[in-house]
Amino acid sequence: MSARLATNDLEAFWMPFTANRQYKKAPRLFVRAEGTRFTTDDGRSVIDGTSGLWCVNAGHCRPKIVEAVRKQVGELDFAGSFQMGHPRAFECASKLVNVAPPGFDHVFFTNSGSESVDTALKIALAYHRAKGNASKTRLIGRERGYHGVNFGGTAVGGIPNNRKWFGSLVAGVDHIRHTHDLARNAFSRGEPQHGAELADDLERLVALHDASTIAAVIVEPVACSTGVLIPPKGYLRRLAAICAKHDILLIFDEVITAFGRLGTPFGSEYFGVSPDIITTAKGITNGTIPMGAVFVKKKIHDAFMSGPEEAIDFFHGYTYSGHPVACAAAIATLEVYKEEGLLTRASELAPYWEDAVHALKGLPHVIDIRNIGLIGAIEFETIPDAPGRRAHTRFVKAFNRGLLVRATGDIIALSPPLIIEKKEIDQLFDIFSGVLKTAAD
Ligand code: PXG
Repeated sequence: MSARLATNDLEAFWMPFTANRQYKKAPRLFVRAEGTRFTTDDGRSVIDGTSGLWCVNAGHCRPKIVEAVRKQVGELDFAGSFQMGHPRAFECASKLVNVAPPGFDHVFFTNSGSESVDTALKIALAYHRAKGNASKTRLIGRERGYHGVNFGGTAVGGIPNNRKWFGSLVAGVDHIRHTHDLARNAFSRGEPQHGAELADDLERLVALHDASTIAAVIVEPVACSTGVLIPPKGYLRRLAAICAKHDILLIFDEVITAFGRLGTPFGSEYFGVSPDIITTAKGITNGTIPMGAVFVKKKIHDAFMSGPEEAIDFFHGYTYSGHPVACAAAIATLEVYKEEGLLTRASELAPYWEDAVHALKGLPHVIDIRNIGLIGAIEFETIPDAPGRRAHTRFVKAFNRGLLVRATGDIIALSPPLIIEKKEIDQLFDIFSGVLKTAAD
């Protein structure tokens, strides 16, 4: 039990996506953070190899963001956005559309990635209805996709464990195939060569259901939560073309890929594909205050503006949509990103990062290594009858040696803050290769 815990009772907090009983027998606790590092409750420094949970892109406790939050909470702690407003939300939205890809000129605020996803799905349904295509109601996700944990996002998501407990979820959902193909693409650097044709799987669903019943397709440009599946060269472009052909909206879930993770401000720009709707969260406030935002193009927004002026145009929103403190955090975050060139910094580091992560090839049980921007993933051969154990033991061992990584299934993902320097990338891989070399099984 940790000496620094104010309570010796770990029971009350039912932790999310956690093996609660196992964790509480040997808790891992952080008490401080600065830049690229956490400090544990027993005073050890740990490199943050995962930007928190893919969110602290500018590093921890950045003074400018901390100060903006402090000031805002003392000045206007709360004001709602239902038929009322406050200046920070408008300022924040304008600044966000300025960094978004061309054509994304409106923002709907939420408080998380899950809320952004469910908001985007509802926008897609209501858009088609507003355009007179009320039969377009079907939502298409992709196998192995992760779109948060609300009902819509769980339904379009494609990770079996996240779905199977929760009944029939949302009606009228289908999935295209995932793109993971170790036989053809193992140890690819960046985008894999093979698999663009998997986008044609959408044509199979169009043939089955008919385009007149399909509202939208949602995919992550890079499927991160499932263990970093990088789209094959040309895949996303092909998917976008099929969507356009059938008047199916394409939603890019950029909760992770927005705000510089791939080396472009948004992932869409990295792949040269312009979807209809983009969902974001996480890096929008550098993880400091919960916030999400859905970016839409003018054609979508304007479709809602055709009724009487006094009528509410979209029957949706959250108490905390455009929360003043979150907006202040987002504005300050964008300033830090801009001042330090962080939205494109990953493109400078990417070649160095790529070499470092691929140098792990040949270590015990490693069956694939993947990378893009400032993301890396190492896949391990699964121990028969113990899926996930190999990655979990390496995650714990890395933590004990001063490195935070993220384990999912038998894959370990790496995504450090975008401020990381090359010498700290070296330290990170020194620790991690030591872990892989010495892990018992
Ligand atoms: N969409 C995507 C693409 C995500 O990655 C969400 C939606 C949901 O966001 P919220 O804010 O509701 O959690 C996510 C979240 C991991 C990991 O280790 C990934 C996420 C969350 C926690 C852990 O891969 N992604």
